[in-house]
Amino acid sequence: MLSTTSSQAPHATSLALFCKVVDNYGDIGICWRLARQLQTEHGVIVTLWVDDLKSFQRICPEIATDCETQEIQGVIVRHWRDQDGVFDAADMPDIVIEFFACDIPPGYIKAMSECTPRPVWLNLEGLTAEAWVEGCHTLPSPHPQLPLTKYFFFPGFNQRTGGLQIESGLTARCEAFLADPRAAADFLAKFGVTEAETAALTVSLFCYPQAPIADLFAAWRDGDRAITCLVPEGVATDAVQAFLGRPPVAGAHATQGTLTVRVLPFVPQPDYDKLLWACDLNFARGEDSFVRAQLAGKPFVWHIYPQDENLHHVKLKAFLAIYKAATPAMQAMMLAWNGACMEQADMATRWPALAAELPQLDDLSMEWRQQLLANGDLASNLLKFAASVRK
Ligand code: TRH
Repeated sequence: MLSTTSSQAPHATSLALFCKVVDNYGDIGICWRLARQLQTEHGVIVTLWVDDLKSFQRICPEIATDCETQEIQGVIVRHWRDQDGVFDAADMPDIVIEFFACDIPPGYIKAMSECTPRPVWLNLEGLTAEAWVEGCHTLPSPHPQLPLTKYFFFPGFNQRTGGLQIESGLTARCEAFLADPRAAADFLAKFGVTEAETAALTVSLFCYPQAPIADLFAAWRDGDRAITCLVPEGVATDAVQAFLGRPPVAGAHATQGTLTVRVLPFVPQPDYDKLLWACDLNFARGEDSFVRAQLAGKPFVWHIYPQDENLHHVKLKAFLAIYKAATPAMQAMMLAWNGACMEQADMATRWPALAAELPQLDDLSMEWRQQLLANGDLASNLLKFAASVRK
């Protein structure tokens, strides 16, 4: 029998979060962030069930990949191996979250249905700015056979959704970093970035391989302004290798024209925030880095996770329609970066247009961050909703 709750304090809320790592790091990135925030800020006893500990280790180096159960930063991490297992109703937590409709083990669902009161069961969905989300957020979905109801919980950009993951003190930490004239250079120096490279326009590059990276590199290389592009190891490897002329391992770097490209190690999650804060412009992707780039209050270009039949273009356009910093050049860049415009990507004209708007984008990005902060944060919203259902 598996026990998820044996070490619980008597009155603390307990919660199980199930995460299936589909591809890349976004899913575990989001779940790990949520698990830590629920534990540290709300005192929730969190058990995080993860199927892929290797991917987890990439964003959290403390994870042991051969461990069934481990406690990391106050969160109980369990290796979710399969759909088998017998679970005891007495061990069920107060709240069960399945991330992105991952199927939790049938035996677990059965045990949930057998306890009193039954756990609040939530399906935490993916982030999209599409308007239909507002109508579906918190909708109930009764189980066809068992006396259980699952509720949809959607993150989002306004108060009619669950909001975004924003840890308390995040903006204060960001502000302190930005106010310290040495912080960015000292942080980047840990990865070999020189003072001269930091003094240039610094750009972090996190995207999928489909982006027109070589075109952008050419525009940067032939431009009139020194640019340092910092790219995490394992990202855009073909384009980076072509530019460097050697394998893109951490520490590799090369300069052509006005562009220096430097490969950084893939850093733990909290350092990724610092990288965003240290750069003048960020290219982010997927869901979690997309949100972190917005919370950094810096201009950013989003590469959305590609979907069949270009469904992602609908999501991209929905975001651009609400995004306060979507100036004409930024819109044009994001559409081109995602292959969502009719014409050729043509970075030779799009990049200078965007560069000219950067001072204005600095201000608009900060205003957008303020707007997001006003919506409250997802962890608090989620607990409030769970408490309202459990009443
Ligand atoms: O890894 P991603 O491509 O994840 C995506 C999306 O979540 C997408 O919606 C999902 O459907 C797909 O995977 C399968 O990009 P994302 O969401 O930005 O997640 C990356 C995580 O990695 C994020 O938590 C930030 C973290 N990260 C680090 O910790 N260190 C690093 O050096 C970098 C570059 C990222």
